[in-house]
Amino acid sequence: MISDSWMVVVNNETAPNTAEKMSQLPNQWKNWVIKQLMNGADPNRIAKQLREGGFTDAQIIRAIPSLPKTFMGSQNQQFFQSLSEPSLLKSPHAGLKILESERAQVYRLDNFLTKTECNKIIALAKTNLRPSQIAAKNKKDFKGFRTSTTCDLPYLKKSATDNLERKIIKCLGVGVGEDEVIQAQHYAVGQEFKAHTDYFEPGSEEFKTYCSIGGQRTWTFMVYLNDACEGGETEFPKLAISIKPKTGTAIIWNNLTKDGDINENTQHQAHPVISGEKVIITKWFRVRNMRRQEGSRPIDLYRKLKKR
Ligand SMILES: O=C(O)CCC(=O)C(=O)O
Repeated sequence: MISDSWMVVVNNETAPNTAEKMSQLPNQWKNWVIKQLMNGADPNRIAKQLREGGFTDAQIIRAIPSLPKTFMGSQNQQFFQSLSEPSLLKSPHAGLKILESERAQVYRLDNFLTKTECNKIIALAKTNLRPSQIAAKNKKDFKGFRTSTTCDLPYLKKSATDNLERKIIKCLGVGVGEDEVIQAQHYAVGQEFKAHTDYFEPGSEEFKTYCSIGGQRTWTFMVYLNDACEGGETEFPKLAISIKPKTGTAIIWNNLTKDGDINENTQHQAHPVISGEKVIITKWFRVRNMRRQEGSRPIDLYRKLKKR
């Protein structure tokens, strides 16, 4: 499979629940660091492994007191600060509303797409739906967790989805990590997506599997393509935000804090559709670019294969 939708199921045992805890490594990783240090491992090497596991430099510095002062993060605080200030927030967008800015960054942008644009994407998406995926290790334990169907849009029609992708990338304006393919999700009656986060738990198997190239997920840009449904609200339970689908409206949020830590306040869910249908598109951003050259991306390979 060339592409997938990777959602991380919230694991309450490992997810930190206070700002203080969030700036520290989870216990199992703290113990691992102590063991490594006691065995005489090079602090720089330990730091490198932690960084590859998705932990921030602030967490790493705190966990390894013997780390040389020269240790300098490749993704330092300044980087994450600028990630939290995309051009979306700087240049005024008619209709941009702040849904939350303290405990998380969540925004709403009405009329991001026209009804005609939405209808075109819906028609395209419906031609190639597959069951939506989650990124849990034991997928069997999560039966019924995410019951929608998904379409990997760029694999269908280059011109239509390239324009859409460009429009989203330009609107958000983070300038990095824009390669994850845009998807559409279709919810029929009764279908839902239970509470989850879009980031990957640092240090987890899922992080290793899905973040080795692009790194952690940063922003989510989601657009409702229709509103002919009852139910189907998007809820951020920790922020007491509930949003009813509205054709063309974008909901945009930063899955990280301004320090680059995962932000568990971004946990969200899609409530079951009661009647009608619900269709959305989602584009996720990453901390790093997955490729630099046109022609070497999974999507390019896919298109080449399709032409044969
Ligand atoms: O369908 C929705 O309202 C939310 C979708 C969602 O949770 C996601 O794409 O991560």
